[in-house]
Amino acid sequence: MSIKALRSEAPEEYWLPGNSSCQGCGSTLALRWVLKALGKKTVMVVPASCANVYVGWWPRSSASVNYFDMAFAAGGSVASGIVAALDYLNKKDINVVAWVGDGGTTDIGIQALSGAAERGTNFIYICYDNEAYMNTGTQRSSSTPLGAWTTTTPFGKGQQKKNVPMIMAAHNIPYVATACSSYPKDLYEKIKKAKDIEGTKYIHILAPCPPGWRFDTELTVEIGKLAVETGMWALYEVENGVFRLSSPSKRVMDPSKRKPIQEYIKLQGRFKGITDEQIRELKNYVDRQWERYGKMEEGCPVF
Ligand SMILES: Cc1ncc(C[n+]2csc(CCOP(=O)(O)OP(=O)(O)O)c2C)c(N)n1
Ligand code: SF4
Ligand SMILES: [Mg+2]
Repeated sequence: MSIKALRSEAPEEYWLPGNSSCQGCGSTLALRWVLKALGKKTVMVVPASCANVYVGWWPRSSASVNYFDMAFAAGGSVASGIVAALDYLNKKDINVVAWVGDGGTTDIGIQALSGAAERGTNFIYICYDNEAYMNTGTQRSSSTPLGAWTTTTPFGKGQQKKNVPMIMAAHNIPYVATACSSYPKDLYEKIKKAKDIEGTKYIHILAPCPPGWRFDTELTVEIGKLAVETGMWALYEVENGVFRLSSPSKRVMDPSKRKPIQEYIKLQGRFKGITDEQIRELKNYVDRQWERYGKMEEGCPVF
Protein backbone atom coordinates (compact mmCIF):
# COMPACT_ATOMS: atom_id res chain seq x y z
CA MET A 1 0.00 0.00 0.00
CA SER A 2 1.37 3.43 -0.94
CA ILE A 3 1.45 6.29 1.55
CA LYS A 4 -1.32 7.95 -0.52
CA ALA A 5 -3.52 4.87 -0.19
CA LEU A 6 -2.69 4.71 3.49
CA ARG A 7 -3.80 8.33 3.95
CA SER A 8 -7.14 7.57 2.35
CA GLU A 9 -7.52 4.38 4.41
CA ALA A 10 -6.91 6.34 7.60
CA PRO A 11 -7.99 9.96 6.97
CA GLU A 12 -9.02 10.65 10.56
CA GLU A 13 -6.51 12.58 12.67
CA TYR A 14 -6.31 11.84 16.41
CA TRP A 15 -3.09 13.79 16.92
CA LEU A 16 -4.18 17.34 16.30
CA PRO A 17 -2.15 20.23 14.88
CA GLY A 18 -0.67 22.81 17.23
CA ASN A 19 1.19 20.45 19.57
CA SER A 20 4.25 21.75 21.38
CA SER A 21 6.92 19.34 20.16
CA CYS A 22 10.09 20.68 18.56
CA GLN A 23 10.11 21.10 14.80
CA GLY A 24 11.01 17.84 13.09
CA CYS A 25 10.17 15.65 16.12
CA GLY A 26 10.28 11.96 15.10
CA SER A 27 8.28 10.95 18.15
CA THR A 28 5.18 12.98 17.23
CA LEU A 29 5.49 11.89 13.56
CA ALA A 30 5.24 8.31 14.79
CA LEU A 31 2.47 9.05 17.28
CA ARG A 32 0.28 10.50 14.52
CA TRP A 33 0.37 7.17 12.64
CA VAL A 34 0.08 5.08 15.79
CA LEU A 35 -3.16 6.86 16.69
CA LYS A 36 -4.50 6.53 13.14
CA ALA A 37 -4.01 2.77 13.45
CA LEU A 38 -5.50 2.59 16.95
CA GLY A 39 -8.57 4.80 16.47
CA LYS A 40 -10.74 6.72 18.89
CA LYS A 41 -11.33 3.95 21.45
CA THR A 42 -7.88 4.22 22.91
CA VAL A 43 -6.47 5.01 26.34
CA MET A 44 -2.89 6.22 26.34
CA VAL A 45 -0.67 5.84 29.41
CA VAL A 46 2.22 8.30 29.15
CA PRO A 47 4.97 8.39 31.80
CA ALA A 48 7.14 11.47 32.41
CA SER A 49 8.86 12.37 29.12
CA CYS A 50 8.66 14.75 26.16
CA ALA A 51 5.28 13.17 25.45
CA ASN A 52 3.80 14.79 28.60
CA VAL A 53 4.94 18.15 27.32
CA TYR A 54 4.23 18.00 23.60
CA VAL A 55 0.60 17.01 24.19
CA GLY A 56 0.06 20.58 25.45
CA TRP A 57 -1.70 21.88 28.56
CA TRP A 58 -5.28 21.09 29.34
CA PRO A 59 -7.70 22.21 27.92
CA ARG A 60 -5.58 22.64 24.78
CA SER A 61 -4.52 19.03 24.31
CA SER A 62 -3.26 17.74 20.96
CA ALA A 63 -4.49 14.23 21.66
CA SER A 64 -8.12 13.58 20.87
CA VAL A 65 -8.00 10.25 22.76
CA ASN A 66 -7.70 9.71 26.53
CA TYR A 67 -4.13 10.56 27.45
CA PHE A 68 -2.93 10.01 31.04
CA ASP A 69 0.29 11.62 32.22
CA MET A 70 2.05 9.26 34.59
CA ALA A 71 4.98 8.85 36.99
CA PHE A 72 8.27 8.00 35.22
CA ALA A 73 8.51 4.34 36.30
CA ALA A 74 4.82 3.53 36.08
CA GLY A 75 3.99 2.82 32.39
CA GLY A 76 3.59 -0.96 32.73
CA SER A 77 1.88 -0.88 36.12
CA VAL A 78 -0.65 1.88 35.41
CA ALA A 79 -1.58 0.31 32.08
CA SER A 80 -2.07 -3.01 33.95
CA GLY A 81 -4.45 -1.28 36.37
CA ILE A 82 -6.45 0.27 33.54
CA VAL A 83 -6.68 -3.09 31.74
CA ALA A 84 -7.97 -4.70 34.98
CA ALA A 85 -10.53 -1.90 35.50
CA LEU A 86 -11.84 -2.17 31.92
CA ASP A 87 -12.04 -5.93 32.33
CA TYR A 88 -14.07 -5.53 35.49
CA LEU A 89 -16.43 -3.18 33.65
CA ASN A 90 -16.63 -5.70 30.80
CA LYS A 91 -15.43 -3.09 28.28
CA LYS A 92 -13.69 -5.20 25.67
CA ASP A 93 -13.23 -2.85 22.73
CA ILE A 94 -10.83 -0.28 24.18
CA ASN A 95 -7.10 -0.31 23.33
CA VAL A 96 -4.86 0.26 26.32
CA VAL A 97 -1.54 1.60 25.09
CA ALA A 98 1.55 2.68 26.99
CA TRP A 99 3.51 5.36 25.09
CA VAL A 100 6.86 5.56 26.82
CA GLY A 101 10.30 7.03 26.14
CA ASP A 102 13.49 4.98 26.11
CA GLY A 103 14.44 6.20 29.61
CA GLY A 104 11.00 5.21 30.90
CA THR A 105 11.33 1.83 29.19
CA THR A 106 14.90 0.60 29.11
CA ASP A 107 15.91 2.10 32.48
CA ILE A 108 13.44 3.06 35.21
CA GLY A 109 10.32 1.39 33.77
CA ILE A 110 11.69 -2.00 32.75
CA GLN A 111 10.55 -3.72 35.95
CA ALA A 112 6.91 -2.63 35.55
CA LEU A 113 7.02 -3.55 31.85
CA SER A 114 8.54 -6.96 32.54
CA GLY A 115 5.93 -7.64 35.25
CA ALA A 116 3.06 -6.70 32.94
CA ALA A 117 4.47 -8.92 30.16
CA GLU A 118 5.01 -11.85 32.53
CA ARG A 119 1.34 -11.57 33.60
CA GLY A 120 0.29 -11.53 29.94
CA THR A 121 -1.51 -8.20 30.36
CA ASN A 122 -3.62 -7.47 27.32
CA PHE A 123 -2.13 -4.17 26.12
CA ILE A 124 0.26 -2.60 23.63
CA TYR A 125 3.45 -1.20 25.10
CA ILE A 126 5.21 1.20 22.74
CA CYS A 127 8.66 2.59 23.40
CA TYR A 128 9.48 5.65 21.29
CA ASP A 129 13.23 5.69 21.33
CA ASN A 130 14.99 9.03 20.91
CA GLU A 131 18.03 7.44 22.55
CA ALA A 132 18.34 9.73 25.59
CA TYR A 133 16.40 11.57 28.31
CA MET A 134 15.37 14.46 26.08
CA ASN A 135 12.70 16.10 28.21
CA THR A 136 15.26 16.88 30.91
CA GLY A 137 17.94 18.11 28.50
CA THR A 138 19.65 15.05 26.94
CA GLN A 139 21.07 12.69 29.55
CA ARG A 140 22.20 9.23 28.44
CA SER A 141 19.92 6.22 28.76
CA SER A 142 20.75 2.56 28.31
CA SER A 143 19.36 3.02 24.80
CA THR A 144 21.91 5.69 23.84
CA PRO A 145 24.32 4.26 21.24
CA LEU A 146 28.06 3.89 21.77
CA GLY A 147 30.01 7.07 21.10
CA ALA A 148 27.05 9.46 21.30
CA TRP A 149 27.42 12.73 23.17
CA THR A 150 24.91 13.54 25.90
CA THR A 151 25.27 15.93 28.85
CA THR A 152 26.17 12.93 31.06
CA THR A 153 28.51 11.41 28.45
CA PRO A 154 30.47 14.51 27.41
CA PHE A 155 33.18 12.36 25.78
CA GLY A 156 30.73 9.95 24.14
CA LYS A 157 28.90 7.00 25.70
CA GLY A 158 31.18 4.08 26.44
CA GLN A 159 28.60 1.30 26.23
CA GLN A 160 26.44 -0.19 23.47
CA LYS A 161 22.67 0.25 23.24
CA LYS A 162 20.62 -2.19 25.33
CA ASN A 163 18.56 -4.52 23.13
CA VAL A 164 15.14 -4.25 24.77
CA PRO A 165 13.06 -5.68 21.87
CA MET A 166 14.99 -8.95 22.25
CA ILE A 167 14.61 -8.82 26.04
CA MET A 168 10.87 -8.55 25.46
CA ALA A 169 10.95 -11.41 22.94
CA ALA A 170 12.53 -13.49 25.73
CA HIS A 171 9.33 -12.93 27.73
CA ASN A 172 7.58 -15.15 25.16
CA ILE A 173 4.87 -12.59 24.50
CA PRO A 174 2.86 -13.08 21.30
CA TYR A 175 4.12 -10.03 19.43
CA VAL A 176 7.29 -7.93 19.40
CA ALA A 177 8.11 -5.49 16.60
CA THR A 178 10.54 -2.71 15.82
CA ALA A 179 9.67 0.32 13.70
CA CYS A 180 10.92 3.78 12.78
CA SER A 181 9.11 7.10 12.35
CA SER A 182 10.51 7.37 8.80
CA TYR A 183 8.52 4.27 7.72
CA PRO A 184 4.89 5.19 8.55
CA LYS A 185 3.32 2.41 6.48
CA ASP A 186 5.37 -0.28 8.20
CA LEU A 187 4.57 1.28 11.59
CA TYR A 188 0.85 1.62 10.84
CA GLU A 189 0.57 -2.00 9.75
CA LYS A 190 2.41 -3.26 12.83
CA ILE A 191 0.12 -1.32 15.18
CA LYS A 192 -2.94 -2.59 13.30
CA LYS A 193 -1.69 -6.15 13.68
CA ALA A 194 -0.89 -5.68 17.39
CA LYS A 195 -4.40 -4.36 18.03
CA ASP A 196 -5.92 -7.70 17.04
CA ILE A 197 -3.61 -9.90 19.11
CA GLU A 198 -4.58 -10.96 22.65
CA GLY A 199 -1.91 -10.54 25.35
CA THR A 200 1.12 -8.28 25.70
CA LYS A 201 2.43 -6.63 22.54
CA TYR A 202 5.71 -4.69 22.54
CA ILE A 203 6.68 -2.25 19.78
CA HIS A 204 9.96 -0.30 19.79
CA ILE A 205 10.07 2.76 17.50
CA LEU A 206 13.29 4.59 16.63
CA ALA A 207 12.36 8.30 16.69
CA PRO A 208 15.06 10.77 15.59
CA CYS A 209 15.22 13.94 17.69
CA PRO A 210 16.79 17.06 16.10
CA PRO A 211 17.88 18.92 19.28
CA GLY A 212 19.13 15.82 21.10
CA TRP A 213 20.90 14.24 18.12
CA ARG A 214 21.97 17.64 16.83
CA PHE A 215 20.84 17.70 13.25
CA ASP A 216 18.80 20.14 11.16
CA THR A 217 15.05 19.74 11.56
CA GLU A 218 14.39 18.98 7.89
CA LEU A 219 16.59 15.85 8.12
CA THR A 220 14.39 13.81 10.50
CA VAL A 221 12.99 11.45 7.87
CA GLU A 222 16.34 11.07 6.10
CA ILE A 223 18.15 10.25 9.35
CA GLY A 224 15.59 7.56 10.22
CA LYS A 225 15.96 6.05 6.75
CA LEU A 226 19.74 6.09 7.06
CA ALA A 227 19.46 4.28 10.41
CA VAL A 228 17.73 1.44 8.55
CA GLU A 229 19.81 1.58 5.35
CA THR A 230 23.09 1.42 7.27
CA GLY A 231 21.77 -1.42 9.46
CA MET A 232 22.14 0.64 12.64
CA TRP A 233 18.44 -0.04 13.21
CA ALA A 234 16.64 -3.15 11.96
CA LEU A 235 12.91 -3.44 11.31
CA TYR A 236 11.47 -6.82 12.26
CA GLU A 237 8.69 -8.73 13.96
CA VAL A 238 8.77 -11.65 16.35
CA GLU A 239 5.35 -13.23 16.14
CA ASN A 240 4.73 -16.19 18.45
CA GLY A 241 8.49 -16.71 18.62
CA VAL A 242 9.01 -16.55 14.84
CA PHE A 243 11.40 -13.84 13.65
CA ARG A 244 10.80 -12.01 10.36
CA LEU A 245 12.67 -9.03 8.93
CA SER A 246 10.38 -6.32 7.55
CA SER A 247 10.90 -5.41 3.90
CA PRO A 248 13.01 -2.20 4.30
CA SER A 249 15.47 -4.20 6.40
CA LYS A 250 15.26 -7.35 4.32
CA ARG A 251 16.63 -5.28 1.46
CA VAL A 252 19.85 -4.69 3.42
CA MET A 253 20.29 -8.19 4.82
CA ASP A 254 23.25 -8.69 2.51
CA PRO A 255 26.10 -6.63 4.13
CA SER A 256 27.19 -5.35 0.70
CA LYS A 257 23.77 -3.66 0.35
CA ARG A 258 24.15 -1.73 3.60
CA LYS A 259 25.43 1.85 3.47
CA PRO A 260 28.50 2.58 5.65
CA ILE A 261 27.46 3.59 9.17
CA GLN A 262 29.50 6.80 8.72
CA GLU A 263 26.71 8.08 6.44
CA TYR A 264 24.34 7.96 9.40
CA ILE A 265 26.84 9.25 11.94
CA LYS A 266 28.24 12.19 10.01
CA LEU A 267 24.90 14.04 9.85
CA GLN A 268 24.55 14.12 13.65
CA GLY A 269 26.37 16.49 15.98
CA ARG A 270 26.05 14.01 18.88
CA PHE A 271 28.69 11.84 17.14
CA LYS A 272 31.06 14.75 16.52
CA GLY A 273 33.64 13.47 19.01
CA ILE A 274 33.38 9.76 18.10
CA THR A 275 36.78 8.12 17.65
CA ASP A 276 37.81 5.76 14.84
CA GLU A 277 38.09 3.00 17.44
CA GLN A 278 34.48 3.64 18.58
CA ILE A 279 33.26 3.62 14.97
CA ARG A 280 34.93 0.20 14.54
CA GLU A 281 33.30 -1.07 17.76
CA LEU A 282 29.92 0.24 16.63
CA LYS A 283 30.33 -1.40 13.23
CA ASN A 284 31.31 -4.74 14.85
CA TYR A 285 28.27 -4.54 17.12
CA VAL A 286 25.98 -3.84 14.15
CA ASP A 287 27.55 -6.71 12.14
CA ARG A 288 27.10 -9.12 15.07
CA GLN A 289 23.43 -8.15 15.40
CA TRP A 290 22.97 -8.78 11.67
CA GLU A 291 24.60 -12.22 11.89
CA ARG A 292 21.94 -13.09 14.49
CA TYR A 293 19.12 -11.59 12.40
CA GLY A 294 20.32 -13.61 9.40
CA LYS A 295 20.25 -16.85 11.42
CA MET A 296 16.82 -16.13 12.90
CA GLU A 297 15.50 -15.21 9.44
CA GLU A 298 16.63 -18.67 8.29
CA GLY A 299 14.60 -20.26 11.06
CA CYS A 300 16.98 -20.38 14.03
CA PRO A 301 14.85 -20.00 17.18
CA VAL A 302 14.96 -16.55 18.76
CA PHE A 303 15.62 -18.25 22.15
C1 LIG B 1 11.56 9.32 39.43
C2 LIG B 1 11.81 10.42 38.46
N1 LIG B 1 13.09 10.76 38.17
C3 LIG B 1 13.35 11.74 37.27
C4 LIG B 1 12.31 12.41 36.68
C5 LIG B 1 12.60 13.55 35.72
N2 LIG B 1 12.33 13.19 34.36
C6 LIG B 1 11.19 13.56 33.74
S1 LIG B 1 11.14 13.11 32.13
C7 LIG B 1 12.70 12.43 32.23
C8 LIG B 1 13.38 11.85 31.02
C9 LIG B 1 12.52 10.90 30.26
O1 LIG B 1 13.32 10.29 29.27
P1 LIG B 1 12.65 9.32 28.23
O2 LIG B 1 11.82 8.32 28.91
O3 LIG B 1 13.71 8.82 27.33
O4 LIG B 1 11.64 10.28 27.42
P2 LIG B 1 12.02 11.59 26.55
O5 LIG B 1 12.10 12.72 27.51
O6 LIG B 1 13.30 11.32 25.87
O7 LIG B 1 10.88 11.75 25.62
C10 LIG B 1 13.22 12.55 33.52
C11 LIG B 1 14.55 12.10 33.94
C12 LIG B 1 10.98 12.04 37.02
N3 LIG B 1 9.92 12.62 36.45
N4 LIG B 1 10.77 11.05 37.90
S1 SF4 C 1 13.34 16.98 22.39
FE1 SF4 C 1 13.24 15.52 20.68
S2 SF4 C 1 11.66 13.97 21.25
FE2 SF4 C 1 11.43 15.79 22.59
S3 SF4 C 1 9.86 17.04 21.58
FE3 SF4 C 1 11.88 17.78 20.89
S4 SF4 C 1 12.31 16.63 19.00
FE4 SF4 C 1 10.63 15.58 20.06
MG1 LIG D 1 14.16 9.43 25.39
